[in-house]
This record gives sequence, structure tokens and C-alpha cells, in this order.
Amino acid sequence: YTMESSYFNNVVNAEYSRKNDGRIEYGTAGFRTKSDVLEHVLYRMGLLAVLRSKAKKAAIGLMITASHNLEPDNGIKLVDPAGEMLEASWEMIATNLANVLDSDLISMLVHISTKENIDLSIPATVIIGRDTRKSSPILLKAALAGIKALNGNITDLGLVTTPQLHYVVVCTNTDGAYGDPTLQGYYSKLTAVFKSIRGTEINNGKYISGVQLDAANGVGAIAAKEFRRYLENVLDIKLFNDGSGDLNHMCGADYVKVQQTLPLNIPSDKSVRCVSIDGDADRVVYFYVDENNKFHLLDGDRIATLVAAYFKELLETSGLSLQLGLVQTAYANGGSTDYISNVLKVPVACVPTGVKHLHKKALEFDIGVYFEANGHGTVIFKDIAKEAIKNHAKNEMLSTTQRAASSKLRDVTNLINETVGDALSDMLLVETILHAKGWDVTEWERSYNDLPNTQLKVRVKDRNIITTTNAERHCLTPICLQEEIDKIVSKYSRGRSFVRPSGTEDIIRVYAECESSSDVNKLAVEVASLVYELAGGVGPEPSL
Ligand code: G16
Repeated sequence: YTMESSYFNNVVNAEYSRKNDGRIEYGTAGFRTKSDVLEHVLYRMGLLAVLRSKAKKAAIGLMITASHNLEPDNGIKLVDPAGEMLEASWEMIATNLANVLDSDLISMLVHISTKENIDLSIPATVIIGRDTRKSSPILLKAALAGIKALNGNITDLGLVTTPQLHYVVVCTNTDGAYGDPTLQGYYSKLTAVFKSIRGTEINNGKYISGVQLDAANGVGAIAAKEFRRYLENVLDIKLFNDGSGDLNHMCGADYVKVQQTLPLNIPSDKSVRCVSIDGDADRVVYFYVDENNKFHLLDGDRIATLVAAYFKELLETSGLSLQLGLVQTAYANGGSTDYISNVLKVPVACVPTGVKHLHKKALEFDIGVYFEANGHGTVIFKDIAKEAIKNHAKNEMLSTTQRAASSKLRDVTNLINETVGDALSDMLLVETILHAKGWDVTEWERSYNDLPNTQLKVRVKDRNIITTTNAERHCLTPICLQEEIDKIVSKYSRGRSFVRPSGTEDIIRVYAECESSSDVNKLAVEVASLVYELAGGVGPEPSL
């Protein structure tokens, strides 16, 4: 035995042996599948988190959740030291470790340690949290067993939203410079700045300080209740789907975005601002019902444009020159992209699905606003941008107007959870901007029109048969599929459609948009049928 392999002597644990031989992959947001086949994966990710912590000489996060998926699923995401998603090269390491035979577990761990040059004598810290799924405590136990087998230090945050976990990881690794590494620190930081910005604005036009919040019956409900407590008399948060019903079932941000309809239990009061978050509170969408009972969705694109426009205005008014950019994915509505480029005139980039890709691209701008249409996003600032914003607010030479905009810019920066999309911090940001503008929800919606759009799911034998390029807008295999999609799309005015394998569910996603709302479903079904035919569809065929 080498020194390394003796270090790993304790990892063999019959309780967490691999009991099924199905392959599992680190997908769009970690491992995600039926909860009953995940125990050994969680155990092994506990082991891996310890190695990652040693490799980075910093605390690592582990979040047990399957976010927007239904209750029977669960999953795990690893969080890197600065609060970002796990580095891409380690996703492969995670996949290999999750799939290795029990008999090869030790040699794989030795291999990882050697290849990554890990000093095994360095102490490790893993910060762990979980959502409210029934399977989460069992999976937590498995992950903890993995961490303990390698003597890692554990901070168990209990029930937390994904963004809360990311926040505590970055606060821990920056020795509190980003904030106090506790949940209380999180609530106090965000709500204090929210209140202080409100205090400086008197004239708030049509804005009414209240929302109806659909918490998807998930862990976000717990956080929302805390926010409500901290914001009493400042923002009236009426809570629905607060945990008493089924998780993500006919409620939550994914349901509302995909179905474009009201979630269960939300009263359809006219023109009232409603908010849906998802199962682990990292996504948010807004919606309302108009006088004619028509449903209106204000999704991630809408939030991104509101935020980008507000930052642009603050930068211009304060006289601070910083480069602002926006990042979207192929799901971004064509209406929003046109508005950003032609009206806002803010540079816009398109990357593949997954916050990890958006985050990385957004780092290229001084101020990077990134949002997926599904409501997953945030704003991030380069260190030099943050410094510039702070210093500018102190500049004695500024006019009163410049100074006000400059202080606002500094404060708004502190309202944002930069580590990852955070539904509740994003909601406070939207509320702050609407308040500053004196807007009700219809005024917010007025900036541009969404093209009618829809999404379908197609079941196939093996979803990996579909591969894509050009930020998922173009399909490479099966051959001919793209050509056929192009033919269909060309029949529809302002038509656009793309297909891609989901990285969180065992399905192919089909997106379609076009000018006519009566044609958009037809377009989607035509493309979905093509996928069914050329990519090995199973189960019921797509139909109108
Ligand atoms: C996760 C990712 C998102 C992604 C979504 C759907 O969200 O964090 O970036 O858009 O999955 O991914 P896919 O289309 O590959 O299934 P969540 O909220 O479920 O963690």
C-alpha cells in the first residue's frame, strides 16, 4: 500500500455500496435522478467534496436538492470556494467517481489525488444543506458518512435554499468580507440594504408595496417567511404554496414559465404582482392576470432587461463609465434580444443552458447581468468595478443628481447575491427597481413584446443521441434533424425553434417561437414529431 491508499482505507462502506449499475452523469446542475438510486452517489460526493476542499484549500459546498423536479427525484450539486458552480473539469471527475465499481473506489480516489496533486494532510471543510424533499435526510446521512470517512470538517446548515448555501460558502472563504457566513447574516444583509434604499425614495408613483408569492411548496417557503418577518411593514409578502402541498406540483417557477398559466392556489386578483420561485429558490418569474382575465408572464428575460436598463441608467446618471453586458441562452425570447440590442444598446451574448455557462460569460463584463428565460440569474461585478462604484460614491466633485445615482448604484450592488441566481434576492431587486421607477406591473411589461412561444418535452430511448452546437441553437446529430427543423421553421413568420437534451430530466426539450400565437403550438408539435421520429421517440407521440 502506498501512503495514499492507506489514507483511503476507511472509505469502503457496505451501507453505501453501488446497488445499481445504471450510469449517472453530472448534468446541467449536478447529479439528478430518482432519489432511491442516489445513496452511493451522495456518499461518494461527500468523499469528493473533501478532496476538492483540500485541492482548493478552502471550504466547499454540497447542496442536496433536485430543484424544479418533482418530489420523487433528488440530486446533489457541488459548490466551489467563491460560491460558483463546480469547475467544469471536476464535473468529469465527479461523474467518473459516481460510476466506478466499488472494488475500484480506492484506486480511483488515489488517482484523483495524484492527478490533481492534492496534499492529503490539509484539513477539509464541507458546508452542506438540503431542501425539503422526503428523501433529503437519508441522502444527507450518506453524504455526511462520505465526508466523515475522510475526516472532513462539517458545517450542516440544515434546510436552506441553494443560493443561501452558495452565500455561506463565499462568506466563509472570504472571512466575512462578503457578509456574515450565517443565515441570519444573509437575511440581515439583504433586508437592511433593501430598507435603506426604500428610505431614500418618497415618490413611488403607481408602485404598491406587496406581492403574492408562490413558494412551490419548497424550501423557499421557509426563507420567504423569514424575509417577511424582516420586511414587516416594508414589503407585504402574501405567501402561497408554502409547503403544505406537493413540491413543484402545478406550482413554482418552472410550472408557471413552461405552462404559462397561474399556479395552484394563487388568487387571480386583477393586476396584482405575483411571483413564483422554484423548489430550491434559485429561480424566479413574475406574472399577473389582467382585467380580461388574461395571464401575463414576466420571465427571466423580462427581469434581465429591467435590471440591465436600470444599471445603464444609474451608470449614465452618475457619470461612471463601466462596461455593462447581458448574457442569455437560446431560450431567450427573440423580442427581448431585439430590445436589448436595438433599444437598450447593451452588448448581449448567448451561451448554452446552465447557470455555470452564463456566470462564466458574464465575468467578461465589468457588470454582467445574466438570466435564463426560466428565471435563473443574477448580476456579477468585477472587483475593479466594485471598487470603482464604491470610490465614485465618495467623490466630492459630483453633482447632487450624480451623487444620488452613484449611492444608489453602490447600495443596489449590495442587494444582489452574486454567487448564483437567488430567487428572493432577485425579487427584492425587482421590487427595488419598480419602486424607484414608480411602476406597476403593466408599466414594466410595456418595454417590449414577447414573441408567442412554447416548450414541449419528448421522451426518447437515449437522449444523448441529440448533440448540439452554437449555444445549443443548432443540432449536429442525428444527421438531417437540423435540416428538417430548418424547413419547418421557414414556414413561420419570425419562426425559431431548437431542440436539446435536458441535463436535469430524462427528456428532449423542444422550444418554439413565432409571430402568430395561433401557430406556435403547431410549430412546436411539428418539430417535436420530427424529434420523435428521428431520435427514437418512446411513449405517446407529440400531438396538438
Ligand atoms: C437547472 C439549472 C438551470 C437550467 C435548468 C434546466 O435549474 O441550474 O441553469 O436552466 O436546470 O436545465 P435542463 O434544460 O438542462 O434540464 P434548476 O432550477 O432545476 O436547478
